[in-house]
Amino acid sequence: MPNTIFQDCEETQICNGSILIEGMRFPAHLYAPKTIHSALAYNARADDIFIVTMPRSGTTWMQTIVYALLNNGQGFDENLDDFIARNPFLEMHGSNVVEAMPRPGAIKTHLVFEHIPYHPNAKYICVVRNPKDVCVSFFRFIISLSPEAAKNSSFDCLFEQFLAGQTGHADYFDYLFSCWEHRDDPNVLFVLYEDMKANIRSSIIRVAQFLNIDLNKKLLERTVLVTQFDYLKQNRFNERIIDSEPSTTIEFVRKGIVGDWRTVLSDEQSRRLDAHFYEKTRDIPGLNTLWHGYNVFNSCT
Ligand code: PPS
Repeated sequence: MPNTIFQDCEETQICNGSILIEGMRFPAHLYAPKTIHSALAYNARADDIFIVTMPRSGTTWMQTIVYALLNNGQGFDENLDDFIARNPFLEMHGSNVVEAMPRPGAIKTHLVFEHIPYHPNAKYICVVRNPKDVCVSFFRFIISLSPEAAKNSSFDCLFEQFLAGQTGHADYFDYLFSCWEHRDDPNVLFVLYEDMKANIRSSIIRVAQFLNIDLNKKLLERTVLVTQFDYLKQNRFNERIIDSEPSTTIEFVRKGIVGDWRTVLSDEQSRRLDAHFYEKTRDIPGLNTLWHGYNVFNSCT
């Protein structure tokens, strides 16, 4: 039975270590109910830029791209405090931090689209990634949280939770469907992680156009350089963020490839996820073939 606590007059349920709010699940050791409620109540502004993702889908990469584009090609490492201040995490840091952030910047959120504070002139960059790599990256993220988490977690168990839509923060398909639904809105940019991997220049050009940033060749090449995987690794992105936020142990930059799932999923798990994806998307033309060129779904699509 979930137990119930009361926080600032808002009823909040905690169940199996997760805070349950609006159908989403937030790991209770990482989030505070009061902060999540403040995030949901944030008044979006016309100059807001949101980076909208299911965890492990390319948030960090997009953050570094938007930051470089907005700051004349500046890498995260040139002024780490500035990078952090301009990239608040809505439901982790709360509305006060977002209201006070230096602008221009980008607001990271793992809220499902319909729960993200909306302003018709705000911009929403949705990054989605194929579910197999998200699932594997999610598992790596969980086991990196603590030695106990590593000891008590098994991929097989996480995989079943993923299929059942019970990993934090919401079902993979809640993100995919809600972003897909808004993909043609003028204030939404729908981006595939795999397309970024395949052609980062054209992805950066799309982001710059969406943000009305005048992109010349120099800024494009500088943005490619300071946001690429090797640059983030070599300049110790993870360690520096962890140093500045000691509660964090997350490998924001880990392996960064398409298809890492092949090293982890069994053939049977792969087939089951193929079937699940096909079942969920079969009646949605375009979405069911979204990863067509990337050799993700073998058996059904
Ligand atoms: S988080 O924890 O939700 O903020 O994670 P998120 O940033 O959304 O996703 C982490 C995955 O993105 C990979 N990543 C990159 N891939 C390619 N290029 C660059 N520059 C890059 N930066 C981060 C990161 O390695 C995670 O994927 P996996 O598969 O775990 O390596």
